[in-house]
Amino acid sequence: MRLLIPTLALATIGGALANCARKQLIIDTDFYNLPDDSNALAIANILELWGEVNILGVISDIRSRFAPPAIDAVNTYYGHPNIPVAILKPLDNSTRDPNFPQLGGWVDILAEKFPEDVNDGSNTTDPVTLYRTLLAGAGDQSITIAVIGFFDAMYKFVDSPPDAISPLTGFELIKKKVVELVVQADGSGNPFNLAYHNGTFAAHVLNNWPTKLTFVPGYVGRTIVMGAKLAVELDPKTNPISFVWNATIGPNKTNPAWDPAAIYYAIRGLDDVYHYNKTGGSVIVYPNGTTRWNATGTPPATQNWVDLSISNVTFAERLEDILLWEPGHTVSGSLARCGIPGWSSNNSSAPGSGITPPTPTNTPTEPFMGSASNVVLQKSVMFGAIVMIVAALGI
Ligand SMILES: [Ca+2]
Ligand SMILES: [Ca+2]
Repeated sequence: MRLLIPTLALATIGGALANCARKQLIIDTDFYNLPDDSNALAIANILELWGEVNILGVISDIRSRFAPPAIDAVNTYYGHPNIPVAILKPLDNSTRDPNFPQLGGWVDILAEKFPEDVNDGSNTTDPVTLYRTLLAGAGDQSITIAVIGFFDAMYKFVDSPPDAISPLTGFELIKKKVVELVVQADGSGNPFNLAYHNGTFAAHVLNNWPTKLTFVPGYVGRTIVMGAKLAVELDPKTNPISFVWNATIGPNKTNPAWDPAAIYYAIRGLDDVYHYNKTGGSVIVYPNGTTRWNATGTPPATQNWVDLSISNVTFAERLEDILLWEPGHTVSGSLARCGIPGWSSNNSSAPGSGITPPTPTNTPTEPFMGSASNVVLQKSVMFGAIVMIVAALGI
């Protein structure tokens, strides 16, 4: 039986106290090929409806003009149509990574079929402006940033000079306002998000990061395999997450959940899912984007990466169960740790009260059931292919 639970400052979950202070989160994403990023964005939206997080903004670190409206479509579906979105200019007309033409594009179709009002990336602000505005207006040590893509946008932001928004530089703003940066990448190895694309950008940002820095490794994410129900129990015609899964992976098929694993940590912290793998030290990022743990490193704040404390199967089922929730439906207390603001009659003064989970009304006007691609590629495979090509060419 599924039950509603009231909003509480601290909720008792399995005998443990869950911290229900909302994280203030900025998501930096390569919203593009795989459904990894759309699922991560959906989980953040759902946990916002469940009282655990506020999504302050979403930054696209790729240049597809279709990414911002697709991001807005997901946010809009979950009742958050006004989350600001930014993308680097100039834009391009790509719907997928040009290095992986075998992967079908879907961002343009998602934006076309589901309600959103961004329409085109050219209608969004610059990522540097959005980062600076969000951080300048935030409380000290209040912001969590999750990079679940590349570092193109962040690279420009960290060295941004003082301006009318703030007298601080990018790094000074980060030091003052950001409590933690969460990165979906291996802290030691050849992480896709760092080594595949502009590694020098990632190296500059991460080697100079002034506050807490946590990696959610790819070797963890690739064991968290899920998604078989997303295009079966949800309707691809009405649910954007189901639509993307149907168009990329396919019904009854699974894929690793790298970015959802990182977003989960960014919002819920270690929870019962993770523990920190390292004690002391720091991560070194080389100009080619490869990483190595330096046990004697002395970073300005804690650096670490997480490993699983529960089984990968259990965590995968939990992530999929969260994604299977739709606005307007009930939810079990074991999934929604802090209740659903606006649903309980006795929580009118609770933070976030007044947010009534919307009933989905975002039915696309024209059903799209086709599959943009039946090809399933994992990041490790994609990156491995690139490495082999580079090696073969002797680059
Ligand atoms: Ca909007
Ligand atoms: Ca990603």
